[in-house]
Amino acid sequence: TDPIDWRTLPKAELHLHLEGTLEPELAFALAERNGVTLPFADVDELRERFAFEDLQSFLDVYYACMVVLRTRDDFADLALAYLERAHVDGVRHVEAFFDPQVHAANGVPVDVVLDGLRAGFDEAERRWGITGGLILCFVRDLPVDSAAAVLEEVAPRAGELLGVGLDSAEVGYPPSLFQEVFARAAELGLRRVAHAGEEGPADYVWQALRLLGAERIDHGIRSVDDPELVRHLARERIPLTVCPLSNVRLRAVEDLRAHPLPALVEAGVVVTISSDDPAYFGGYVADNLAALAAAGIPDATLVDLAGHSIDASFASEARKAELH
Ligand code: ES4
Ligand code: ZN
Repeated sequence: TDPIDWRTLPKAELHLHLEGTLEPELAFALAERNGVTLPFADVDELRERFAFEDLQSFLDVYYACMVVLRTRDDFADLALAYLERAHVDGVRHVEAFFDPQVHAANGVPVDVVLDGLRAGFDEAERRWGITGGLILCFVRDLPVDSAAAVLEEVAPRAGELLGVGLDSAEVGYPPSLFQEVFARAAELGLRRVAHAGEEGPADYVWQALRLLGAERIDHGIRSVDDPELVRHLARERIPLTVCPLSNVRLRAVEDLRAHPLPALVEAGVVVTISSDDPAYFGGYVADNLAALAAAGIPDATLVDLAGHSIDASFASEARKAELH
């Protein structure tokens, strides 16, 4: 039989940081446009910094590049450039993260960020029929007060968001810190997801579920260390948005053949495949599927996981039926 073209398989992207789609070429173009200086001489020097040791060594480069994003048009251009690549990749629905606390610290108000990103998403829906929306992420290693403040600032525009998430440096910043902020988000009618069990322990996954009301867990791979948790995820059909190339690049796993994905799938957990920060991790979602196929995951399993990405999305049932 013919090899599967992973780009033509219908799928949703549920774990994607828009700032992590900033390709070095666009970063330098925006730096020039805005008169901002990056702490890297050129595109090649920036790419040399992509040999990451762990999550923090990546976050240092990721946050350094974010200073080039300053205007509404920057955010619109970033989103539209990504959504065009997603369209080419066969992605029909995108639920994407952004980190407004970091932009606020760079002097960019959350309204400017939201205006630009929404404009990019609206244009992509007109051009390519891509649906989806935005998930505001709280940055767990910034003060909880600043998370609460950004949420109140966007509260009047909650209808323009799908939900809230939790990202950035994990170990030492347990979900429990954000219990009140997530309760407030729920009051505003927002869906809730959280990164947990990427570098942190399985207990952080339990906390995200029990204390934050998370409906999906981003990464969640350390759940394999706790058999009771794995049974709970499977029984309750709580999706994990797994990012294989990210896990290898950030050394959360040794290589794809040592990835916990097959064990999770075998245990009946609803796993989806995503690209996380594709500009930094060497591939978009079809590349992640192709890499798993090359590492020995059966094609039929990967086709199932692509289907799960649609079912695990926050799209309406009617839209899910169209997406399949
Ligand atoms: C992230 Cl890979 C990853 N993990 C946690 N937070 C993040 N923010 C952007 N990429
Ligand atoms: Zn992530």
